[in-house]
Amino acid sequence: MSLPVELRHRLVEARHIAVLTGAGMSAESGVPTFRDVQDGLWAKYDPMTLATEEAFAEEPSLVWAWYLRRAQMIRLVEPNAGHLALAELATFKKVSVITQNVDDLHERAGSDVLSHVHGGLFDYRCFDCAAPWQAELEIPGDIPERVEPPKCTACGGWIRPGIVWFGEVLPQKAFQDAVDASASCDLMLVVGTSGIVQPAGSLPFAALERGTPVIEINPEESRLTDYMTHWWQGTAAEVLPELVRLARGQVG
Ligand code: BJW
Repeated sequence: MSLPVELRHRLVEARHIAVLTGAGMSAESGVPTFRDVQDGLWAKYDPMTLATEEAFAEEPSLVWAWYLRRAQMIRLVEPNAGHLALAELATFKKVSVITQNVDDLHERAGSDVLSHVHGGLFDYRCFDCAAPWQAELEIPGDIPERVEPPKCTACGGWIRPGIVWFGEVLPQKAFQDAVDASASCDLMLVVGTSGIVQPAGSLPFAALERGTPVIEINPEESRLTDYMTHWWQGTAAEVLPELVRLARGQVG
């Protein structure tokens, strides 16, 4: 049992649980985390330099091909036991899922996501005029290093993914919804994030400042660990199904 008894009671009694998820949430589905430099996908290109407006403006074909490979990978993977557990939790509690992830694995597991604070990999818009692009995304089987992005039908600008890049402001409503849920929940879970990227990394403090307990689920210590009410050391797919059993009042 990796949860102190007072938090077990809190979990059973909680009516509204906010859950902030990061890249570690999808790791057991086979999606590499951002700071996992071992993996080939990230080893060659640093997200810190590719995930910017400047990089896209300079090398749209390189950045577009990188996102096509990401989209191809996400389409091939499945939600893991952690995603499924959060969807199950929402069948008997109010659960506000706030994710930094740009994949759609929470939705495919059956969760209603309150907020994609960093946007979505499958939303596209014009880089110049911001008009949404709704054509079917074509992903070649073998993606070369550079692929020219589609063009906007309204203005001819390049189409870009609807992801929040470094230096860009987070979508206002998505971030406000995330702040409101963090501040109004009666328990918060923080799953698989390093807590490095701001302002998403500050969301748990909206709960802590109101005296709301925050449980971190992560196999490794993060930037947030020292501030958390409790660190449940383990992976999302191991811990979240166990947490759901505890939330149902099942012990042992
Ligand atoms: C497991 C596991 C398992 C492994 N189970 N766990 C204050 C100070 C300094 C800088 C800033 C600041 N405020 C803002 C900034 C700048 C910047 C920033 O934060 N920089 C940092 C690098 C310091 N922030 C921004 O630019 C943001 N915009 C902004 O603030 O606008 C206002 C503004 C504008 C202009 C000037 C100033 C202010 C925008 C941030 C957008 C982030 N976008 C990205 C990439 C999108 C591109 C893409 O996807 O291609 O979003 S960055 C990347 O990091 C991605 C993620 O959502 C995000 C968070 O990463 P996450 O999820 O935490 O992943 P990892 O890899 O870091 O950690 C994984 C964790 O999982 C680890 O802890 C593992 O242990 C764990 N794990 N396996 C559970 N199985």
